[in-house]
Amino acid sequence: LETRADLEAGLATGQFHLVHQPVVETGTGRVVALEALLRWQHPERGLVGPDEFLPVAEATGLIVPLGRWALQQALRELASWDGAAPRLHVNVSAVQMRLPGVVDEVRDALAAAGVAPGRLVVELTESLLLEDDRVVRDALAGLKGMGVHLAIDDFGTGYSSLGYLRSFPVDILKIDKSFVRGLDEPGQEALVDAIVRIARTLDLELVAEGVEREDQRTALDRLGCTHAQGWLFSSPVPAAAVPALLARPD
Ligand code: G
Ligand code: G
Ligand code: MN
Ligand code: NA
Repeated sequence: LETRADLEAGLATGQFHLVHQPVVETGTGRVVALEALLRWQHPERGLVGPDEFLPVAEATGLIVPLGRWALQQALRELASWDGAAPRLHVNVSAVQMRLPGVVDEVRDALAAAGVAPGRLVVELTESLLLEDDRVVRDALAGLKGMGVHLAIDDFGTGYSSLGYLRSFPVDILKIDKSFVRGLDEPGQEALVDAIVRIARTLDLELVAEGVEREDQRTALDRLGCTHAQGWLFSSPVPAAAVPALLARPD
């Protein structure tokens, strides 16, 4: 099992990298955004995914330098794809969002990479918004104020209270992949239908996650969910493969 020392050594010696998964318009396959996802190439264990190392990183505080590196690296990669590249989503953990100075950190990273704030989407967990924490509220307002977009990741898995959607400046809901998987079962479409209605009512963009099959795409289209991510469209790819992906014919 990895420790803080392993993670620290990994960060210091360049064992982390990002892969990027497109967000597509389901009708046309057009890439409208990418999501940066952390990977750890461990010298002995091979490729380690975030589900394994993020809990340790968050518990030990190493998420702070690791998250800072991921944000800066993601923006450098976005800049390297040239101005034609779409928006980039970066996951930011609750621990990072509670740090004083997180807004300045994002502003500095954007400036250093020469990326306009409107091209960055910060993905947050639903649970973060339910804390009703003054620090978090101010940070979200600060990001929003500079033109950064905000998305709620894994939407629908957190809680049943939806009041926070009105009180936070959220732009995008990402429907958790469990709902997409649920489309296989009778009656489960109603849940996605309800989320589509919530997004419409509140004028939010919507992205379905974990779309693996054509029948899921068809069902989402029918329900009015026009944007999606998943293996059906593309797995996450290294930064160097993104330009070819953006040039892919529809
Ligand atoms: O890529 P994969 O599906 O294994 O990612 C699993 C989870 O890890 C995702 O839900 C995502 O939110 C999280 N994750 C991936 N990259 C990052 C990152 O750079 N920072 C944070 N905080 N979370 C990440
Ligand atoms: O940030 P988030 O937790 O939503 O991260 C998305 C995760 O889902 C990433 O780890 C990514 O590798 C994974 N993923 C991407 N596409 C698919 C898919 O079609 N099916 C499944 N099961 N997982 C996916
Ligand atoms: Mn995400
Ligand atoms: Na998610």
